[in-house]
Amino acid sequence: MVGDLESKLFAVLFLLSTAQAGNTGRLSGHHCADFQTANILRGSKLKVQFLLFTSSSPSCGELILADDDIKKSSFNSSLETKIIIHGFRALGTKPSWIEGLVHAILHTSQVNVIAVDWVYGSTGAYPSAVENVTQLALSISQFISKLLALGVSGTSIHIIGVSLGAHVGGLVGHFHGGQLGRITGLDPAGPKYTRASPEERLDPGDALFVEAIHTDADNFGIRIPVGHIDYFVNGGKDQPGCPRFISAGYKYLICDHMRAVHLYVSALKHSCPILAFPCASHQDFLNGHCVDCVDPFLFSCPRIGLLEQAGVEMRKLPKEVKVYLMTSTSAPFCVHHSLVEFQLQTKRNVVTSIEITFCSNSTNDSAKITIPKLQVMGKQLLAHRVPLCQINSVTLKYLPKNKFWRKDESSIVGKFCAAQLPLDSNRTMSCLPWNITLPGNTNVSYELPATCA
Ligand SMILES: *[C@@H]1O[C@H](CO)[C@@H](O)[C@H](O)[C@H]1NC(C)=O
Ligand SMILES: *[C@@H]1O[C@H](CO)[C@@H](O)[C@H](O)[C@H]1NC(C)=O
Ligand SMILES: *[C@@H]1O[C@H](CO)[C@@H](O)[C@H](O)[C@H]1NC(C)=O
Ligand SMILES: *[C@@H]1O[C@H](CO)[C@@H](O)[C@H](O)[C@H]1NC(C)=O
Ligand SMILES: *[C@@H]1O[C@H](CO)[C@@H](O)[C@H](O)[C@H]1NC(C)=O
Ligand SMILES: *[C@@H]1O[C@H](CO)[C@@H](O)[C@H](O)[C@H]1NC(C)=O
Ligand SMILES: CC(=O)N[C@H]1CO[C@H](CO)[C@@H](O)[C@@H]1O
Repeated sequence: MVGDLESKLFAVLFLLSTAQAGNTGRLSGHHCADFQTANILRGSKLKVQFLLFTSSSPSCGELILADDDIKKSSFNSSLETKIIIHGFRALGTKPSWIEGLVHAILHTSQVNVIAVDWVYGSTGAYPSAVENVTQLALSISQFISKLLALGVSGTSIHIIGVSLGAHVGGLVGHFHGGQLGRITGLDPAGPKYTRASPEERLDPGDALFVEAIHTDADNFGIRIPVGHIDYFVNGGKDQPGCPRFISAGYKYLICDHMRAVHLYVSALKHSCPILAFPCASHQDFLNGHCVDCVDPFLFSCPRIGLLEQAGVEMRKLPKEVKVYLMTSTSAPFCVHHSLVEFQLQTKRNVVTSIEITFCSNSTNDSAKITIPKLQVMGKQLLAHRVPLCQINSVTLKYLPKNKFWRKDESSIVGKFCAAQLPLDSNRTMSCLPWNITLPGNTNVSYELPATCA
């Protein structure tokens, strides 16, 4: 399976290979260090580089070589440190998202950002990049040991690893006895890691807080939970807005996998909260079975971004908790989740389908409630782009199941309720009065009795 992915990647990458930025750039007279460019004829050294970015020069990397004196650089040991580790680079080029991520971090917080450049070791074939991972993790660990020697606290170190880089971060954390502050894995790599032992891959023991954002679990990403909190975005496999056909080329291959990075960058740049909800599966989540964060997070829902422990206020975090959320198709990706329910006045001996649309001044967002036959209650999650209190009206459309041998009932009667997640402890919902009648295939609109606090 790995070989297959690889050959697909190669074919497309070669067709689309484009030259990347050169080795150094210049900014207002200073020399700025940049990522190296490795060609397909790899060298025999890993050539790991550490590039420092600070708030005072977020676009200008400062090269810190392994034997350099960090004290001479603009590294500020009283600030937190974020270490970014990229993954497999088929063509040995600089990752296109690095600058966006560095800027987004420095936009929100005054920290030291270190981008680890290991393009030399990450290029060529995926399995050889994987073979270089231990050596890479050792040199990052040595670098961190130097920071610790300067008086930097381990808890102030946060590793952000992308794909293969997430497992590198796990190894680094493992070498430091799991005492570093935080590791964020952005779609941790799946091939060669799904069946690896926890020592070889990212796992909750690698740092005081480990989180992972899964966006391509059926391809390049890992299927299993690897952190304290594991976000399965839109189920963790296929992302809205990503092409579903191979004819889209490179985008088709990489779009779901890279969505984790774009989502994370967006969460740092925008204030709209990207909350997620613990649940056993994506299907249970969509079916409205997981509507709060009481179990196991004691009411605080995890939020993608830089909040301490993702905003979960618990002394001892449980491990490998799968949390679910939906997103929109493009940045800033945030949606609000509402539970929508329809209760029939009398049960029917066929399945009942009702299309629900939330209309605001600027958006229409829909979901379909399905009520199983011989039951009265149907519920579903509806993702909407403005808060529930800004929804002006809800449109309900009953979709009769007319078969040529039997006509379905021409209308149904029942009660509609909605509530935005997380529901409060009383499960309070806003409801339309009883006995609304829905004629078949006809939009019926009501004002929704919810007001902004
Ligand atoms: C390091 O950061 C601290 C906290 O923001 C600040 O007070 C101090 O001036 C910084 N040191 C240098 C050398 O910039
Ligand atoms: C929606 O449009 C109406 C009429 O133009 C306006 O009064 C209302 O404030 C708008 N609502 C929002 C949430 O923008
Ligand atoms: C939402 O749907 C209504 C009814 O179909 C339509 O009139 C309106 O233009 C739509 N609004 C948006 C923002 O798409
Ligand atoms: C839940 O219901 C109880 C009893 O009716 C009430 O005292 C409490 O304020 C309600 N809590 C919320 C969050 O609405
Ligand atoms: C629904 O309407 C019928 C007829 O108007 C009425 O008898 C019944 O009580 C109503 N049901 C509810 C739950 O309000
Ligand atoms: C019913 O509402 C939906 C969603 O707003 C819209 O797409 C559709 O065109 C409407 N249909 C009719 C017949 O008005
Ligand atoms: C740069 C580097 O060390 N690359 C090594 C990565 O792993 C492969 C496979 O073991 C080696 O051939 C490379 O030399």
